[in-house]
Amino acid sequence: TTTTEEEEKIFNFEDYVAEKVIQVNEALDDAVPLKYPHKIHEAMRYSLFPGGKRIRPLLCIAACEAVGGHQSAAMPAACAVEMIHTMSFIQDDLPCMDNDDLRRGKPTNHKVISCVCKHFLYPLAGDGLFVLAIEQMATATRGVAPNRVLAAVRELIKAGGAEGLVAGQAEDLRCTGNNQTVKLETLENIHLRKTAALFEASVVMGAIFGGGTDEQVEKLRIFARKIGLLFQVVDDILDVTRSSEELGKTAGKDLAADKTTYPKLLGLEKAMEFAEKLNGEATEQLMDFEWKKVAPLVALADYIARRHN
Ligand code: GRG
Repeated sequence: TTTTEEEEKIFNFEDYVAEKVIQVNEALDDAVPLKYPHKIHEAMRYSLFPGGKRIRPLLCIAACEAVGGHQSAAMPAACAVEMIHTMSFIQDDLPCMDNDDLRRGKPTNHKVISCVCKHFLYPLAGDGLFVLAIEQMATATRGVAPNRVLAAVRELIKAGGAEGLVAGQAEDLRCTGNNQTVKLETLENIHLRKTAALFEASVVMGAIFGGGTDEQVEKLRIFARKIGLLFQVVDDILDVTRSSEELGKTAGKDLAADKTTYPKLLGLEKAMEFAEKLNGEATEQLMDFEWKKVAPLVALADYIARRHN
């Protein structure tokens, strides 16, 4: 990867994100219209909009562009991955799981929908998004060879299933509570499945739809797995640093007292070093790509490493 000062100036991350987020939101709006039966589509849209940071769709599009593809080829996958991510929030917030009242700054799906439509509708919003995500991939993708579509669909299903999100959630629930401290290996395993798997699917699908070679796809796969884990390590670090800020910069107290985190297992300093290491190892995977084309991926990795929310 070679870069000149001039090239670096050309890429503006904030503008890039702002533009892509608008385009992703428009595509999601088209993909999940408010149609009959209204209540279920309303429930699906309730959790999709206005949404969060849209990191996964951004990664999908950036990976597609990194291998020289046009974002239109990756947009159905970008929408699909956001639908699966949103579905996982809906399930995660349910009374039988985390029982959360708020998500993305507003009442959780089941809190609102259960008032409006009786209890039986709330899990269906997640189910509807999951199945629609697969339909999106299979039908909305145009001009891509069928074997690539199939490979991408497989990536997404694998990331959602019993090797990915479902496994991560199951392990997380098993290891939570009773003041358990899990081993580093188990913690990493949970995060690889619960968080990194969907990052990986986002990036790999983008690269597949962009026409990437097998070698490029595999490099980007490792990149994505590293930044997926990085995302979680940073999350754990933020738990500590945020809580010490809230305590008026007194001794750091972990907000999530009953969960094992990287700072708890490694200490804050070592956890920070680990985050830096992951970021370095991730961007190393991009060395053989054209710098200009991977600038958004590099910037996204950096954003994940330095984010404050
Ligand atoms: C039913 C197939 C199926 C799967 C669901 C419930 C479940 C299994 C998994 C839970 C997965 C989960 C909630 C993971 C958290 C991942 C994570 C890092 C969330 C934070 O993502 P951000 O910060 O959120 O990107 P925004 O709101 O910005 O999109």
